Formats: sequence, C-alpha cells, structure tokens
Amino acid sequence: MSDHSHDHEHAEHHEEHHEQSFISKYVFSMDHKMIARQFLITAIFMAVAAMMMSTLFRLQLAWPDEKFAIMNWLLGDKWAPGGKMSPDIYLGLVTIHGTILVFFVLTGGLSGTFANLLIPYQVGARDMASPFLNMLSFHFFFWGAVLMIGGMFLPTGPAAPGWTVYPPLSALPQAMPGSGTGMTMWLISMTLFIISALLAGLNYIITVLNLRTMGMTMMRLPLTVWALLITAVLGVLSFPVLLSACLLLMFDRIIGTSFYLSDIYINGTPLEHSGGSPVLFQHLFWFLGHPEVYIIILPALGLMSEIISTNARKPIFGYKAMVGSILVIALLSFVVWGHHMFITGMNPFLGSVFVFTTVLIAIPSAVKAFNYITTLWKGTIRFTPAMMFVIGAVSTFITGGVTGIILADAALDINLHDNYFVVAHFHIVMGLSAILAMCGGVYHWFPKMFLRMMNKKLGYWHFWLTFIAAYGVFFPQHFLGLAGVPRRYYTNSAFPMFENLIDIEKMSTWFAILGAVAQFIFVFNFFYSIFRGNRAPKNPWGSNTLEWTVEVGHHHGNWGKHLPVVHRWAYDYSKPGAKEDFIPQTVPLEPGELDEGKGYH
Ligand code: HEM
Ligand SMILES: [Cu+2]
Repeated sequence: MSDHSHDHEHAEHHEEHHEQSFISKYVFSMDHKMIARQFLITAIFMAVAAMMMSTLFRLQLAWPDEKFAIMNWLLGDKWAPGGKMSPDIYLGLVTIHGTILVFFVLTGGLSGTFANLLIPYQVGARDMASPFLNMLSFHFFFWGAVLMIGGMFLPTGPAAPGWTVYPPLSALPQAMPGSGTGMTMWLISMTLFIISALLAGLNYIITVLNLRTMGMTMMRLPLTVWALLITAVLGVLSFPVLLSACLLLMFDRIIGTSFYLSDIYINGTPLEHSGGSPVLFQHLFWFLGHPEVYIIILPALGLMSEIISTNARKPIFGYKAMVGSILVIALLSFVVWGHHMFITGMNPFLGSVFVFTTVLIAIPSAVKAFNYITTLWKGTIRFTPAMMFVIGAVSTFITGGVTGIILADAALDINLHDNYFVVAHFHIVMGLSAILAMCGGVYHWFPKMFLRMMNKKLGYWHFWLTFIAAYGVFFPQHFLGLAGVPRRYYTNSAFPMFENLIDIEKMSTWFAILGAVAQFIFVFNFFYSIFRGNRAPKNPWGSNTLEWTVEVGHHHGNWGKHLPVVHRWAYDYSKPGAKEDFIPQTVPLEPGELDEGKGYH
C-alpha cells in the first residue's frame, strides 16, 4: 500500500492524482472496498443462477408429468427435450444449486463481501494486512465460480452426485454422466475455491490481530469483526481437510487408487478397486462440512448483532456472552460432524457421543437468539429494510434450530436422515437465516459500499415477499419428510404412498416462484441504486462503528493522515446521561463516564 498521506479535506483531491487504469481499479484492485464489491456482485450473479436452477427442479417435483417451455428454453433440447427435464440434469441441477449456494454465495460471497468491507474499516486499518493476497483470493474465487457454472455446458453435463459428492458416484467416472468430466470440473472449481478461502482467511485473521488501531482492544471489537475473525479461523482449520478429501478423490478417479472404493460391481463386472471405504470420505467431508455451516451462519449472526443494536437504539444485550457463544460454537463445531453419519453403521456408543455434543451446540446458539430478542425488547425500533430482514433471520434461525435438536437425536434421525425433513431443517436454519441476514447487510451497508441509498419501498416489497415465500417453500417440507419423502429423487410418482402429498409439492413450488420473482425486485433495486440512488449521507443510520466516521467517499487508505483512535465499545446507543442516542467509538469518554455502556460514576 502506498504511504501517500493526506488530510481528510484533501482526500478527494488526492484520489484524482492517484491515476489508475480501468484494469487496476476494477479488475486487479487491491483495495478492500473494491474487493468487497467484486465479491458481492459475483455472489449476486451466482445466487440468481442457483435460484433459477432450483425453480426448475421445483417445477419438476410438483408437476413430474408436465412439459414446460421454459425448461426447454433454459436447458436446451438435450436436457429438456420437448420441455421435460431429464433425470440426469435433475441431479446435476440439485448438485450445482447446493454447491453454489453453500460455497460461492454464503461462504465466499458472504464473508468475502463483509469481511473485506468491514474488517479494515471497523478495526481502524488502512487495508488488509496483505492487499495482494486479498486480490488473489478474489481471482481464485471468481475462476472457481466460472468453472462451477461452466460445468453446466459440458456435453456430459455438470457434476451430479449431490453437493456432498459422496463416493462411489463421485469416484467412478463411469458411474453416470454426471460422474464424468462434470465431476472433474467440480473438483477443480472447488480446489480454486478452497485456495481462495484460505488466502482470504489468513488475511482476515492477521488483519484483526495485528492492525487494530489505538484503543481498539479485543473486547471493544464490534461483534461483526468477532464473528468474521472466528469464521476465518474455522475456515483455515477445516478447509484443508476438504482439500485433502478432494485430492484423494482425484487420485481414485485418475490414477486408480482405492481410498474410497471397494467391492463394486458395474453391470456384474467387479472393479479392481479394493480396500477403500466410502465412509472415509464422509468423515473427511463432514469434518469440514459441519464447521462449514457455522462458517456460513457466524458472519450472518455478526451482521445481525450490529443491525439489531443500531436499529433498536440499544446496546447489544450480553456482549460478552455473545463473544463467548461464538467461541464455544467454534470449538464444538469440530466435534459434532458424526451427526451427519448416524446411519453409516457407526458404533451406537460413538453415535451417542455425537448426540451429546450436537445437543450441546444448541446452547450457545440459543444464547445468541435470546440475546437478539432481549436487545429488541423495549428498544426504540426503527424498522428499516435491513432491520426487517434481520428480524426475519432471527425467526428462521429459531425455527430451523428447533428441528436441529430433533435431528440431533440419533433414534429419530435414523428415520429422517436424507429425507425432506433434513432439507427443511437446513434450508431454514442456514439457507434462509444467512440469506436474510446477508440481504440485511446489503441494505445496511449499501451506502458505505456504493455511496448511495437503496430504495426503501422496494426494500419492503422485497422483504415481505421473500419472507412469506421462504416459509411457504420450506415449512411444508417438514411434512413431506415426516411422511418419508426422500431427497434427491427425480420423481416420486412411482410410489403410491406419496400420491396424496403432491399438493404440498405444488404449494412449495408456487412459493418458490414467488420467492424468485421477489429477488428480481432486489436485483433491480441494487443495480438501479448504484447509479441512480439518492446520495448517502456520512452516517445514515446513526451508527457507532468506525466505518461511519469516514467522510463520504472511497478514500485510498481509508483515513487521513492519522488513524482513528478508539475510546469506547461499539454499542453506546441511548446511553443514560448522553446528549445523543449514539456515541461513535472515536468520542473520548467524558470525565466519570464508564466504558461498555456502564454509565457514569
Ligand atoms: C440447534 C442447533 C443444530 C442442531 C442440533 C443441528 C443438527 C443437525 C443434524 C443432526 C443434522 C443431520 C441430519 C441428517 O442428515 O440426518 C443436521 C443437518 C444439517 N444442518 Fe443442522 N443443526 C443445528 C443447527 C444448524 C445450523 C446453525 C446450520 C447452518 C447454519 C445447520 C446446517 C445443517 C446442514 C447444512 C445440514 C444438512 C447437510 C446435508 O445433508 O446436505 N444446522 N443438523
Ligand atoms: Cu452438522
């Protein structure tokens, strides 16, 4: 980073002199604020693609015998001849849909956007510790995303063994069309993605630990930064395990090793592979996979803390308990992975250990939900679109958490595993909570990112339609699951026992269509506001964190000559005895005033 120093007043002037070509400003940018926008816009494109995929397979599930022109239009004659989706592409679509949303939208997109935007700003740094690695991290992410979508255009179709890519389907290129080149492409794409996640994570950790400005002690960090920090630690510890799992899988596919394969017959012919175990892959996958779900939800919870406190005009309830819960969740998330594997034939005693740790992790999760509600309690609530989304996220986090506790019981889970009850659980607790919180984050920090305001009215339309559609799609799926409907089946029409459930399938699909339409309101609002939104004031929500103390604009190096100095925690909202209902972190303590919202002597 250059050390051109400048005063606040000269910041704009300075930027004009700092000539940058289009390529170095928009493509190979090393500025955290630009990289945040790059991640966000890539994630929005990926999310729209993944959402369209889900709309298509929901149509198939609700009307398995119908033909749809839109299927033929989007998938072509090969995959949807005459408008009827083929089974192979169905499996491909569910696989790519899940992979994109879990990894490219809610991991890379969510952390990439908000860690980049908020970590340097909120700790009072001029940029990330390594702007160069930060730039690389976006490029690995971007090319991983291109390859993941690219799989859709292969002659044999995209990867199709589901987002968890369990062997043997993923390990034997000849097993089905989606096990061929598409699967190889998935593995290469995910390798790029993991490299991106590791580069990014190391950078985030080092920036938070080393570049905090004067006065920014760990216990004065906003909860967003705590959440993003611990998320990065989880990623750095668990993604390498997925990387090894993927490498071994490539060896099995390419050079004939047998890490995951044994005793397989294809059309009566035995394969040479022997001695491996497909369950080994499940262990490796879920050793990442469970921390991964918290890699998704912790940043979301961080954004929620900030937005709820700001818009309730109250200090966050139980700051220390929130930090403690993040740490406990992180620790426990490494010892619960077996709850995805209760039916693999594991020793029931081992199963009961996983039941215990899984039930334990519900406690810190519940502490967080409780603290959000308590923060809202008797607050002077401002129902901005961001606040609406975040309150929606508290709701889905609780609804989905409750079914988690049911699934944690191995005796119940053996019946519910791999059916629609699990689909309902994880979409509500993870998919919806994280997407709603991410939308909240976009509405809240849009003025900081793009220097303009988003349209409020469209924001409310987007919220209500999304929220209603979200519950409408997934709540009925609990009942499908309880009735035994399995996940990842192209059609259930061959099973007479599911015939009377078709109306529930249709209801779920109608809401999915509504939800998809609602997202186009958002996409319009987003891109329209970038160019035409009202100009944003410096601190539109009356917030305390450092990013809102910066003069309007994107200043190279963020601050003028001097870094900000921090005097208090981030949650002095409606402090008794104070003149205003918020006190930014840079305001010195008054004589006799205590930090952490503790009032005065
Ligand atoms: C109260 C806390 C929670 C408990 C006790 C819990 C428990 C479980 C259990 C036992 C399963 C395995 C079900 C099966 O496959 O048979 C499961 C699946 C899952 N959970 Fe949770 N969960 C909790 C919270 C969460 C959170 C916060 C997230 C994400 C943010 C999450 C994401 C997932 C995902 C993605 C799956 C399914 C993955 C798949 O098979 O595709 N869960 N959960
Ligand atoms: Cu899990």
